[in-house]
Amino acid sequence: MPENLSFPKINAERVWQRHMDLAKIGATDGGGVHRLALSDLDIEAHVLIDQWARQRGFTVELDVIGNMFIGRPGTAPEATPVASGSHTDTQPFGGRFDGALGVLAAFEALETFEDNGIESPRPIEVTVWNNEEGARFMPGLSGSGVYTGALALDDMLACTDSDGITMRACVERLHQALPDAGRRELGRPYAGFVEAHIEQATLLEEAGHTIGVVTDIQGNRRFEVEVVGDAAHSGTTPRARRKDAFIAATNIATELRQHFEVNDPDDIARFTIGIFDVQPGAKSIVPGRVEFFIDFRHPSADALRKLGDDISVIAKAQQGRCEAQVREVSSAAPEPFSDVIIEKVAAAAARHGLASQRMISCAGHDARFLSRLCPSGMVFIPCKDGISHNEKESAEPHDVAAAAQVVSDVLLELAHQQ
Ligand code: HGY
Ligand code: MN
Ligand code: MN
Repeated sequence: MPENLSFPKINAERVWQRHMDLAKIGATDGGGVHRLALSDLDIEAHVLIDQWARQRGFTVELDVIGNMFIGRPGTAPEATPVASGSHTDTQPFGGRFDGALGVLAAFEALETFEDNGIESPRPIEVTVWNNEEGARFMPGLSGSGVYTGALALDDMLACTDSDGITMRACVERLHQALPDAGRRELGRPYAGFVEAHIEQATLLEEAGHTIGVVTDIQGNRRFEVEVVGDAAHSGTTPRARRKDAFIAATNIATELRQHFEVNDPDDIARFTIGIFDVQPGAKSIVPGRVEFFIDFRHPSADALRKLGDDISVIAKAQQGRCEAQVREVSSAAPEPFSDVIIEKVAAAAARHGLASQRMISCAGHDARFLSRLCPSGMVFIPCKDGISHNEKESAEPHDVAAAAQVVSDVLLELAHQQ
C-alpha cells in the first residue's frame, strides 16, 4: 500500500442528485419507491445506471441471475478486483435509499476516481445485486446468493412471482434491455467488498453519529405456516361443528407472539408475521385454510435455534380441530464481517472527522453472501426515525455524502492492497 495514498473528495451534490434521479423510477404518491425485482421499472433503473456508466467510460456486464457489474480497469488488469454495491429493487411501496445508497455511493466513488485521474492496481467495480428484497421472488438476496454459491442457480431461475412469471423470464428481459452488456460468469472472485446502507434502525440517530462501522450481521429463520380446517356455511354451521382455520391460525399466532415476548425480555428478537392469507376469503364462508409467514431474526445462534424450534411445537399445540404444518423456508446464521474491512471503514470515518460507532446489522444485506467470497463489510448512515420498508424512509444529503466518502476511501485502499 503506498504510504502517501491520498483520498479524493467525493462530489456530494452529484451523488445526491443521482439518488433523486433514480428515485423517479417507480416513484409513489407517498414519496417512496415501488420497484420490484426485475419489474419493468427495475429494468428501467438498470438501463439508467448503464447509461451513466457508459457516459463515464466504465464497463457494464450482466450475469445469468440478473446481477449487474460496472467496472473501472486497474493498472494490473489481471489483479482480482475489489467492489462495492447493493440493490436497486425495493420493497412494495418502499423507500428511496434502501439499496440505492449502496449502488450510488459506490458509483460516486468510481466517478471520483475518474474525475481525479486516479489509478489503482486492482480493477474497481460497482455491483447491483438482483432481488435483494425477496418481495417478488422468494428467497431474497438471491442475486448475491447465487453469485457466491450460497443458492442454486436453477432453483432461483425457476422461482415464480404471484403472476407465475419466472425469474428466468425476467433475467432474459434484462439482458434484452441491455444488449451491449458483457457477460460475467458466476463466482468471479473479489479481493474485498464493502456495502453502504441506511441503518434502518435508530442507534446512529439517537447517538448523533454519522457512520455505523458494521461488525456483524444477525441471523434469521423464515417459516411458512399452513393451517387447514374445513370451509363451511357461516350462517348454518354451529361452533361445535366448525374447523375454523382462522380461529386456529390466530390462536397459534397469538401464542407465538406471547412466547417470543416472554422469552425476550431485552427486546432483541425480531419476530414478524407480515403475510396472513385467509382462504377462500369470502364473507359467508368459515375459512377452511390460512397461510402465514414468519420472519424471525436474532444475533444469537442459540436463541435462533431454541426459539425457532419452538414454533412448530406451539403450532401443533394450538391447532385445535385443524391441522397445522410449519415449513422452514430459509435460514442464515449470524455472521461476523472481516476485521480488515471493519478497520478500513473506521479509519475512513476518522480520517474525515465523521463520528462513528461499531454495531451489528439487524437487517439482511448482500454483504452477508459476499463474505463467502472475500473479506466483506458494511458502512451504515442514519435514516430518519429508523424508518425503512416504508415510503417515508428518508436520509440527509450530508449523510449520503459521508457514506460515499467512506466507500471511496475503503475501495481505494483495497484497490492498492496486495
Ligand atoms: O429484510 C431485510 O432485512 C432486507 O432489508 N431485505
Ligand atoms: Mn437493503
Ligand atoms: Mn430492504
